[in-house]
Formats: sequence, C-alpha cells, structure tokens
Amino acid sequence: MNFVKHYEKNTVGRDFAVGDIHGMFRLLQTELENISFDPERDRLFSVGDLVDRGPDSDLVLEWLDKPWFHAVRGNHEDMAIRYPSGNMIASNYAENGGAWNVMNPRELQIQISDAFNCLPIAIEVETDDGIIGIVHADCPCATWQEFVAALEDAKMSNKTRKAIFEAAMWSRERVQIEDQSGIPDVRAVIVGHTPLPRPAALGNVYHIDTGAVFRNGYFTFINLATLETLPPMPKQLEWEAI
Ligand SMILES: [Mn+2]
Repeated sequence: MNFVKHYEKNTVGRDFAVGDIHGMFRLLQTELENISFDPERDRLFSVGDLVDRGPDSDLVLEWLDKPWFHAVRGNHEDMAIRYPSGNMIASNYAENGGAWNVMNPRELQIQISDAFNCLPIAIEVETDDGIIGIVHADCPCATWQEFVAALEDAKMSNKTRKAIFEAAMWSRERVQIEDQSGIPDVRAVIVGHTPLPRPAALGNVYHIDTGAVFRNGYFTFINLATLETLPPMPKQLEWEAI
C-alpha cells in the first residue's frame, strides 16, 4: 500500500486541484467545462471528501476510474472504509451524509471501501517551481519530508500511524488558530476539509474548500503552476465558516 503518490510534471497541459466534492460530481463536470478543462492533457487533483451530502455520491467509482482524476483520502472516505468492517456506526455515518452508502448492497459497500483504501493520504505533484503537496486536512508534521517519511515508514507503530492519519484527514487546528507558519520544504500544500467562504492561504498552505455542497458554497480550483485560484483569493483573509 502506498500512502504517498508522486506525480511527475505535467508537460502537456494544466494541473488543477479542487476542493471537497461531497457528491457534487455533476456540478463539478459543469465547472470543468467552464474552465475549458481538457481531459486529454489536463489533470485534476482532489483534496478528498469525494462523497456524502450531495446527490451524486454513487458516481464516485466511475470518477476514480478517470485517468486524469487523482484524489487523496478524506475523512468521509475514511468512514466509508470503516463502515463495512463494523468500525463505523450506521446512524452516525448516516448523520454525516453516508445514508446513500448505508442503503447500498453489501457487495457495493465493500467495493467502495476497497477503492477508497487504495487512495493515498498524500499526493506530491512536481511543478516548475517545486513540489506541491496535497492532503485532505493538514500536514501534521513540521516538514513535508517528515510527513512523507512517516507515511512510508512500514515499521511505524500502529498508534503513531493512527495519530498521523487522523490528523492528516481530520485536523482543523491550522485554520482554527490561524497558523501562518506554513510548511518550509515544499512550494505549497493544498488542503480542503474546513469550508470557508473564500479560498485562503495561511503561509504556503492553501485552503480551497469553499463548500460546493452547501448553500452559498461553490467549487474553488487552484492552478498548480501559478497557485492562482478560481475564483481569486481575496487579499484579506475571511475565516467565517459557512
Ligand atoms: Mn473533510
């Protein structure tokens, strides 16, 4: 199992990352057309939370098969992985948007769990100006290298591994304390997980979940070559959760 996936530079097209999808695949398709996304050349990286809450969660396996679409594992994928083995209570899962999967036949639940279990915790993308890291919630180590080394360390104790995975998929600490210190050894880190009214950068950590599944929410894309977001980031940070 590779918990880190590495992607070479895209020499033929553009690379984008998009915020939490949460079952809004049809809206995402429309927005990709609006940015003239070219599936022959361009690549789309997802910060995870592909499913739950939105109407199109059942399209997730189809999307994961697309050769230009690459996702890290979010906490909602984590719940879908745990559910078939009895490590996620159905009522709690349904309250968090998982009702569509609770109602799925068991074979499909297992198929979804297996597919999500293949998703990495972190993705690295090479760009002209350095490596960009992608993780659902946060880089829980002082440096990106330390984080990658921890994810790749097969000898790590289960307890330490669990703590790193949990922080990577669930933490909101950087946003909550408005930690501007960033991650020193990568060009940028792209995260989702905490919906914000506008995309925002804390140091070089870019928060791009603008809650497409929520009322008044929308999809934010970030171009990995330029680090420009669509729509653009305001100069002033806006932190009110939506
Ligand atoms: Mn999340």
